[in-house]
Parts: sequence; structure tokens; C-alpha cells
Amino acid sequence: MKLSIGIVGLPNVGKSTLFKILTKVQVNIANYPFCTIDPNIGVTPVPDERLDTLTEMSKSKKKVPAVVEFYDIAGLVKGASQGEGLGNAFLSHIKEVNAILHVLRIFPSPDIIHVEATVDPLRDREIILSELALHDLQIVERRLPKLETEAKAGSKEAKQALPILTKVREHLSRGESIAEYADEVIVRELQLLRSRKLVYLLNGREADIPASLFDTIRAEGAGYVVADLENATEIPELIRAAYKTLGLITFFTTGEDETRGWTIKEGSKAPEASGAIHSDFQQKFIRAEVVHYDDFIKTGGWAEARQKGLLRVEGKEYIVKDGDILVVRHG
Ligand SMILES: Nc1nc2c(ncn2[C@@H]2O[C@H](COP(=O)(O)OP(=O)(O)OP(=O)(O)O)[C@@H](O)[C@H]2O)c(=O)[nH]1
Ligand SMILES: [Mg+2]
Repeated sequence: MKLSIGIVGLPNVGKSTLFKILTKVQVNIANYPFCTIDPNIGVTPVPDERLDTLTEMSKSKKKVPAVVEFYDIAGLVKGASQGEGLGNAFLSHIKEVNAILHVLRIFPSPDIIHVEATVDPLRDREIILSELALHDLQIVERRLPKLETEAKAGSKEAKQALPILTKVREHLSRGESIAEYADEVIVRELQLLRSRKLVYLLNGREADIPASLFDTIRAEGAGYVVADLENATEIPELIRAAYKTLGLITFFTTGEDETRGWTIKEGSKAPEASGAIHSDFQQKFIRAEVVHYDDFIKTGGWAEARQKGLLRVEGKEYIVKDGDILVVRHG
């Protein structure tokens, strides 16, 4: 699976600065709101020392890290759903992302314009979350009447979806997360943003962050990373935090041709994990030879791991662990 993350926040909070650090792509960064209009899309490798070690041990010609795709979009403002600022139509650019990265301004710097005049990350968080909810509500309100008609006409799917979407509307109108409905067919179909997992990037210094902000973020079960973007050159913790929040892990394939990292959901069984390598592998999966990275390093390679009985043959029910090295056998 490809991990993709949409960056949201008020204008001028450092979204494009973050995007540039992550992806090394040159983008417009300026001290004025709405500097970004068209979305910037870029990928960043998942930092993982294990990949370097494996590449050396296997003398691989290529090293291919797992990647995360980032979408840097325009800033949202209060009233965006009513057309303020650039409106909210540009949110459609991130409707397919797996997670939302919410940049909050912590840094004081009076010379950098703040669209709400003062630095107040708790207020800004509310503004953005409610604009995301209002965006979703517009979609839900359009769908509900059609769903009612379909349910009356006897559609089984519509009858199932109707009570769910009605609940979703209630939560959204109260500005609440709908993460608990993320796996519902209707919510997936409508690609609602408030169903996505959240990670916060607190742009500034730890000392300037109000304790209540940490409490709020913890209470909503989101991840966060503190980074002073102005002085940052890379932020691997951010990707690790995103992985953790999203329940993702990495497994490896390694050989003379290439050593490569793959992103999967924690708890994935071997066939599903193999599907990350090639979609055909999921259906045609027979078995996998598995050695954990730690054992591979300890023993010194395939032959040694096999000798010591640390190379296992696993079937369709095997749950792949973070750091597993796989050789997939398929039909
Ligand atoms: N002092 C300070 N300035 C920062 C920091 N991060 C970003 N800036 C500045 O803030 C301004 C806005 O940064 P951008 O990255 O363009 O902000 P943005 O969120 O992409 O803004 P829009 O595209 O307009 O929504 C630029 O002048 C940055 O140099 C920071 O950590 N400290
Ligand atoms: Mg920008």
C-alpha cells in the first residue's frame, strides 16, 4: 500500500516549509497567506537504518526505501466552507489520503503574518477541524436525500448505509471526529476527511506549547511531533509518528538486485503483505520464507540463518512482523 498524507492548516503556518524539508522539492514559500494555490505533491523515503545495513549485507545493486507521499495544499481559513479565503473545494485534492497532517503554528515571530492576528494553536486547531467537518457535511447533506430515496425503493445497501450516515451527520455537526466510522462502506465511498487519522506538526519550540494542547491532542488519540521548521533540515520522527498513528509497519525484501522496504498495515497476513510487492502475489501466494531482520544480522545471512533454524517457512495465516525479511513463493 502507498502511504499518502495531506498537509492542512491555516495559511502561513509553515505547510510548504514542511513539505520542502520532507520532499526536497523546491516550492513557493513566502510570508503571505495563500502562497500555495495549486497542490504540491512529492514523495519522501521512510528513514530506516535497517535498509542500509541489509543493502550492504546483500551487496544489492539498488536500495529502494518505502515511501510516503505528501500533498501540500492551500491554507484553510475560518469560513472556508462559506467561500472565505480560497474556499474549500481544493480539499478534494486530499480526499484520497490515508492520513491528515495538521500543521499548527507555535512560533511567535511577529513579522510573519498570522491570519487570526495572534498565535493560539488551540483556536487554530478548532478552526481547521471544523472546516474539515463542514466540508464533509456538505458531502453528507448531498448524499442523504438520495440515500433515503434508494432505501425507500428497497435497496439493501442504502438501508444499511442510511443509519450510519445519519449518525455521521450528527457527529460532524457537533464538530466531532468520525474516525470510528472510517471502515464503513458509505464513509469510504464519500471519502470523508474527518474519518482520517490525524498527526499534528507543532511548528515551533516545545517550551512555547501550552500543556492544554498536548492534553487535547492526546485525548483525541492523534499523534504529534514538535519541530522548529525554520531550523530543521529533516524530520524522521514525523514519519515514525505517522506510521505509529496509522498502525503501519515495514517488511523487507533483499537480494543482489535490490533491497527494498514495504509498507503494510500491522496485523496483515502474509498473502496481503505479498500483495504490496505485486498485486498478483496476493492471489497466487503459496508460502513465504521468513527471517527477522534481527536474526538475519545476528547470524550473518540467509545460509547461516537457515542453518540455525531461524529461517522459517510460513503459510497463508502468518502475520507479518515489523522487520521481517520475506521471500515470497507464488504460483
Ligand atoms: N519564524 C519562523 N518562521 C517560519 C517557520 N516556519 C515557516 N515560517 C515562515 O512562515 C512563512 C510561511 O511559510 P509557508 O511554508 O509558505 O506557509 P504555508 O502554510 O505553506 O502558507 P500558505 O501556502 O500561504 O497556506 C514563510 O515566510 C516561512 O519562512 C518557523 O518555524 N519559524
Ligand atoms: Mg504553502
